[in-house]
Amino acid sequence: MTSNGMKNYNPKKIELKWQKKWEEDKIYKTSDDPTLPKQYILDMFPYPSGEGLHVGHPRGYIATDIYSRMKRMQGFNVLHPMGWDAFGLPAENFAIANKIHPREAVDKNITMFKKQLSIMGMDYDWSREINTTDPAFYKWTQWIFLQMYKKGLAYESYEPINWCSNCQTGLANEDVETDGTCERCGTVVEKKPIRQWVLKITDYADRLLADLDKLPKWPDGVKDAQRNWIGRRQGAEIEFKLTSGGQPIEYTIKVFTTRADTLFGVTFLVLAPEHELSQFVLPYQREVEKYIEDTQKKFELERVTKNKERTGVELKGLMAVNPVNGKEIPIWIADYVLPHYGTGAVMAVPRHNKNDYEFAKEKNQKMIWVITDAEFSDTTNSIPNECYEGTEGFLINSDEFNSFSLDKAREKITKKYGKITTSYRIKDWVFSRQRYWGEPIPIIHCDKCSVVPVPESDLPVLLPEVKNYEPTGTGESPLANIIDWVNVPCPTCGGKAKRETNTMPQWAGSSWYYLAYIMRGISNLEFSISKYKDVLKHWMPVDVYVGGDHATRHLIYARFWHKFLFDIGVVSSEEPFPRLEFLGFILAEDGRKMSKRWKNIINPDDMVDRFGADSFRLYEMFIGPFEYTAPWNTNGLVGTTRFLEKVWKVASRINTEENSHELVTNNSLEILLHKTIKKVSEDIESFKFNTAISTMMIYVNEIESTFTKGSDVTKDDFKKFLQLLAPFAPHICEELRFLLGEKKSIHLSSWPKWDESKIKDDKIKIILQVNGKMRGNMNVSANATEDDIKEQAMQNEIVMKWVLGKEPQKVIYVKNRLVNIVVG
Ligand code: ANZ
Ligand code: ZN
Repeated sequence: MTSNGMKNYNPKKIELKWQKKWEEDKIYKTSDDPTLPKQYILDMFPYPSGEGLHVGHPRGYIATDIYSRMKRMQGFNVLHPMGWDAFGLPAENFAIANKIHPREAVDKNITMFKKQLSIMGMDYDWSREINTTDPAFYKWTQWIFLQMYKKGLAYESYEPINWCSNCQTGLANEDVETDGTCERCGTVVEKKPIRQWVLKITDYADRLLADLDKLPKWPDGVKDAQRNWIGRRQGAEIEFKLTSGGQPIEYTIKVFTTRADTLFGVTFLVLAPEHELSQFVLPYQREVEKYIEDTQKKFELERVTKNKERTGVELKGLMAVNPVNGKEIPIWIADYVLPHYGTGAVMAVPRHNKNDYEFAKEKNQKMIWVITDAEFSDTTNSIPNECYEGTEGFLINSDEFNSFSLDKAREKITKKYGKITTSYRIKDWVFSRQRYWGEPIPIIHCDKCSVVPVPESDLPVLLPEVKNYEPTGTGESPLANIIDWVNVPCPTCGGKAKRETNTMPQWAGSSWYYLAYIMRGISNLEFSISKYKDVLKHWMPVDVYVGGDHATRHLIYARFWHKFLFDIGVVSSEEPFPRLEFLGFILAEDGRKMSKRWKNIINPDDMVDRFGADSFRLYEMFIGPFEYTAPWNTNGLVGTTRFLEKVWKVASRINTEENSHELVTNNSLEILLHKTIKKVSEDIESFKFNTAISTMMIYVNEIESTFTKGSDVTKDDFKKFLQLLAPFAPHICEELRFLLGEKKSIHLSSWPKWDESKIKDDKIKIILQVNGKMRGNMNVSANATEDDIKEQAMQNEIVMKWVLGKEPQKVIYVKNRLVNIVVG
């Protein structure tokens, strides 16, 4: 114990105490006062998995906690909420594995997550907690689906979809990894034709793409990922007429090409096996049928991988006609052509496209050169490659277009034989899952009236209790077995009808949850749109959105739903998250990803127990630049703990010496404090937490070193420093400020301001003389060398005017005062 009665720093003694006190005093309660400036600071909410949080998760949560604490102290009305993304496969798989009901599993996991977060001292307003599996929440998810249905944006489809045989459910394209495996369980995804609900995100593709340019505060990497996912391509659509036995038939094939300039080099067409024309010839050609079956077992990456054997079968008996010359060319189906890209049909130009070249070689197809450049003439002898994919050169073998540049040819040929069109990589969003643990899709199927939306007044369609919620694997959800629930009277005709038994995907609730926190402020998500108009307008858009991962999925889906809600007048901003801060992962100490498999998971609870929440929070932010991946190092917590101990020591000293302060206050410490205030404020604002911390460390070290030289920081200045540190280490700063005599919570105090005049980089004024006469003056940095200063003086404009190009005989410098230039 020290003389003033302050014990040594012991986080266990103070952290829990303050957490309780803050909760009792409700200091983090958000008001809806529309007169205050607002800050909506949002984390990507977690799904409460059974494993709990590891030390990688809180990195983003601590960052927003720090940011929101500073904003609150700066006088903003802060909304910093937390909730649970609890529907979906992970929760359901966990429940199945542990033989408990998903509801029970979710509740249990949420309790655990909340406990983990609470010991870190977070400033959430828990009165706004949301949970996507709460019927009060998901009735709104269902409501949004119904609005989309009414606008024709939700439709039924029977096209083959991605199917995971392990999860026994359909998946959206976004849920499939680039290697064709299920994002959840790693099983190779198959194609399975089942009935499904699809959302027409492609209607929004152009806006989703264009509006990325209006997001300067998003990381470029995330925007690029979205641009790539949307995959907009400008090209041409060209129609090929068909013949059978030399006679024209009533059918045309449309191809999509980005290289209309090569139209004279087309020697055959290739269709995706899924193309409707192959279905048409199916009954007649067993070989085609078999090929289509084989294709269905493949995943996309396998189909488009280069340098593999090219397979395909010819649609015999049909020919296509090249519009440029009326020549008949064969039609093939091959799996390298994908069904959902362009029109699912390709005009093959083997001499100028590698895919087509490999295929033509394999299948002995004709090839025609239509491009030449200075290096190779139109005689095949001197051609350097078997295939030229370049875009430099001139057309040959192309009639009236010969010698045209490729760009010009593309334009002219498109004009004459096709039309300009745009193709997208993004596909409509497969929105149904054949699983139990999701929002029921609010649709009723009636024999007479067909698809009937559930009336809004009947929402929510509650997820019924079932005995067995394991997937059926039949393409039907387990809900289909609950006869009582499935059979309902048709809302339109009152006749016998059945409920839709598919549920929504995990991504549904997270596509709009950020609005629910706002709505929760004025009611428990009560069902009335008009009620929320004003608060939504007040709080939206989100000021800072923080999270990692999900560059394409969640962040595209949520932008899509938000734009839709904008279109129907629910929200008034076109983008939900104008500023996105993407965080880096924290790796295990061995540099690998933290995983149960490697047994290298580090639990935040252990760290908080050993070092205290404040030290833990500091270390999480000190580990490296926020957006960088960094390996964990428990030793680092020793460093942050030592820093807090120093802070504690300084406080005890000030407390003791309060009235008999013999040490002098120190001017340079004051300047350093103001610099520290500025740097920490700006660093928090721009999410540079690590440099903010090192700045504070330098300041405390400086206090210590001046103390040994007989001067000390004033109590007032030190209290200002504690305010800066408070967002990072909320408990210790609260404790110390109270000990130094304050009565109000530090977290409700006003953020310190820096005095610009005190931190102006220490400049000194130097008088300029020429031949001993004062001619002007200049400012130089206090730590400039004598040579620097002389140099600057001679280059000074006024001086140069008086020197008139003469060589100086002497340059005299009087330290910190003047420069005298003597010329003849
Ligand atoms: C003829 C041609 C000639 C092509 C040539 C290219 C070079 P990007 O730029 O990647 O979008 N294509 C069109 N639809 C396809 C589908 N469903 N599956 C596979 N390939 C398809 O590629 C556009 C090109 O990809 C299109 O231009 C088409 O081949 C092919 F010297 O048409 B091209
Ligand atoms: Zn009906």
